[in-house]
Amino acid sequence: MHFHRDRGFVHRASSEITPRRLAETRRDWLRDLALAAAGSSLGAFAARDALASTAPASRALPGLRSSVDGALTMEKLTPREDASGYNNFYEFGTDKADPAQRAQGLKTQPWRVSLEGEVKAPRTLDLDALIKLAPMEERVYRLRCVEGWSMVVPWLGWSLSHLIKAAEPTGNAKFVQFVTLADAAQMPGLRSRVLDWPYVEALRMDEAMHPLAMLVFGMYGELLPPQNGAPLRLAVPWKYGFKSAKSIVAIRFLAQQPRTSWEKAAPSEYGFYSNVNPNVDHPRWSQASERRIGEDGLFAKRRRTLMFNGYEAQVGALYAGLDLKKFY
Ligand SMILES: Nc1nc2c(c(=O)[nH]1)N[C@H]1C(S)=C(S)[C@@H](COP(=O)(O)O)O[C@H]1N2
Ligand SMILES: [Mo]
Repeated sequence: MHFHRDRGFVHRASSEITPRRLAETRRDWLRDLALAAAGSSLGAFAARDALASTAPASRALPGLRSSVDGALTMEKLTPREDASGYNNFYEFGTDKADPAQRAQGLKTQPWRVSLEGEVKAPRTLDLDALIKLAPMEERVYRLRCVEGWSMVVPWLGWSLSHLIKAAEPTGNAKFVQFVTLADAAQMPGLRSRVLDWPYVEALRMDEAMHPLAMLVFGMYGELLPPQNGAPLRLAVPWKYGFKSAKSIVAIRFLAQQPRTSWEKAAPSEYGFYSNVNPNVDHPRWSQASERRIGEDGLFAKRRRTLMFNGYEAQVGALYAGLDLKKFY
């Protein structure tokens, strides 16, 4: 990707980006982000000052190292056009092409996130204050959808743990719930009863505090496109993609385990944990392998799905002693 004064960001074809070139490419992104922040190519984006102030910290990271172990998957990136053209965002429709077509008018400004429930003092943060809570960094995660496909995406954001600490949860907080936008005026998918709106997700407190659990504001060196969950979403790389809630408006700290939208819709198919697990099949299909989006030619081979989506070394200890067939 290159930065041009007149045209803003110009991506080099993502198919050219091989793992060998990730380090170089990453430096380009971070430089471009800093340039964009300074030169206002992000347009009306209210948080560009935050990006400007955090980009230098990110740039100081040498090469491919990140602050978090396991945060840089060394696989070829999914082409940006695929990652932003093949989406699950049921608020905009259930077809994979619906979100890119229908979400472009999503109003992400102003945007507030309410911190509520078991916290010292409930409050609401504006996006531009929220985005400054921690230094922006880039991480390359695999995203594995429960439907059997996966992508490799360079996300921009920081560990969710920073926000949780800032929220000052009480000792009663054992779970964190994520409530997402449900605005029928903007989201035609809400007319369908396919899910119980708003789309809600949740994590156990120790999962949410794990450094790999990421609050995401951008991807491919730019702000999140609406169809990928602008202006902020989760990326929880060791869990099926539906745990990574998009367009979050409230974060609620709870004493009891809440039910999630997919659990309510089909409890025998979608559990609370939903850790990627090739040994526990979905009742209607195998989870042993996956198709990589952007590689779906006639002869493209399916890939073997990895335990915890390849993040077992980092997160396996969270589930020591848990029966993963029972707690799917
Ligand atoms: N609010 C909301 N968040 C959501 C969804 C959704 O329908 N609504 N779909 C989930 C599913 S099933 C997946 S696989 C990922 C897809 O993220 P992506 O489109 O950025 O790849 O978003 C998740 N987050
Ligand atoms: Mo998914």
